[in-house]
Amino acid sequence: MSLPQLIRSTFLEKYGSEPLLIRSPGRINLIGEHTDYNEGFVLPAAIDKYIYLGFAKNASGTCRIYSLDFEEEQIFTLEELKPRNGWINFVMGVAAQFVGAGYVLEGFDCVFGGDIPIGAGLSSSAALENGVGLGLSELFALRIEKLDLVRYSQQAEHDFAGVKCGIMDMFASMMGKKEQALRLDCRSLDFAYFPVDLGNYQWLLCDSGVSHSLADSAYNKRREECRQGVALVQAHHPNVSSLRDVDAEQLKLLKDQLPGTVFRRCSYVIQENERVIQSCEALEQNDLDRFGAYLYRSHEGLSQDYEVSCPELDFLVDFTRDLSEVAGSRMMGGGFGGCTLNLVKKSASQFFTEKISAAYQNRFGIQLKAYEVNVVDGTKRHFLH
Ligand code: GAF
Repeated sequence: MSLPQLIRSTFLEKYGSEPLLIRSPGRINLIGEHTDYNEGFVLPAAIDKYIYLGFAKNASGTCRIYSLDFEEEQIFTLEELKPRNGWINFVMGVAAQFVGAGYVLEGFDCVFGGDIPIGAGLSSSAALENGVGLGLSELFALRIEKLDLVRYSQQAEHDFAGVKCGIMDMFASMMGKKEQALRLDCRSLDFAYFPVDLGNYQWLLCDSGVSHSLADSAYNKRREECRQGVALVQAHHPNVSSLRDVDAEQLKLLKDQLPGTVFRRCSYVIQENERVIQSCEALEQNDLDRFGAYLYRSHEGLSQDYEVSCPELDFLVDFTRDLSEVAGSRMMGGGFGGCTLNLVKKSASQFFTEKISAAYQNRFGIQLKAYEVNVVDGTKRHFLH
């Protein structure tokens, strides 16, 4: 039975009615890491790993939510939308945004589950939030704009999960388009679909299997360090409102006045923003070698200056450096674990996976999981045929 069929049959069995189905994808980010909350540029894409959700009204004031993956039901009422622990926050957080915005909801049931690996940095939480947002909008015929749904997902993450994330993950998951990346300006939210022709290469994710518990607090700390940097730069350049407005020269002139850590964080963000622009040029020219070199540089900045990598991710990236079948590799997402993104020759993908898995097992005693991913459409209704 396919996953959406399983969602439907579980729904029928548990809640006894026919659900409306939604499909919501995870995302990769080609380049532009930790630039979104600095009002910079990103280049993400939705991928063919999904969360499927079923919804129906239940004519009560109670909401019953069942997670297939956790085999657990949680219940809440719309009058009591306060953060709890675990996955339910991503559902309640979005419902709270709807209520806060003045939309009238009634009790509903929801079953969800999917194949986006959890904690692998592929934005399973953004996919879930978006799925809940679109599902509720459809179920209650609210006709909410996609961009508003994206904002609700982000705010749910801030208020209920306590992660002060940028907008990239939910934007990519919601707005994604088959075979196109999204070139997004995180200040104006202007975006363009960006065709990526990989020729005889493909995306391959190597999941380190590591997810550090301090990742959320470290993420918020990086955000705060960038804010401190902006505040110090503003004393000299009052027109600056984010790191997006600062160039490398300006920052260098202020080096002595910034704490060393803050300087390195800001310097990374400024360079990464520049790399997104240069990467787009390289991709437009189908120059995958040049693009691959930017991936490696991005990783170096994330590891050395932004300090969000870890030995496992560094190992996975370093392992690829001299391999002719790999054009580029870097850690992806917030960091401290999760996946590396690799641009690998299709013909050598299996050979590469075997080689890197053996080396990783040997070094860390961890069984590497590798996923070949394709770029797909964003969150939408799903119809069973
Ligand atoms: C996480 C966040 F949720 C994103 O907003 C982004 O900042 C990313 O880390 C780093 O680029 O996925």
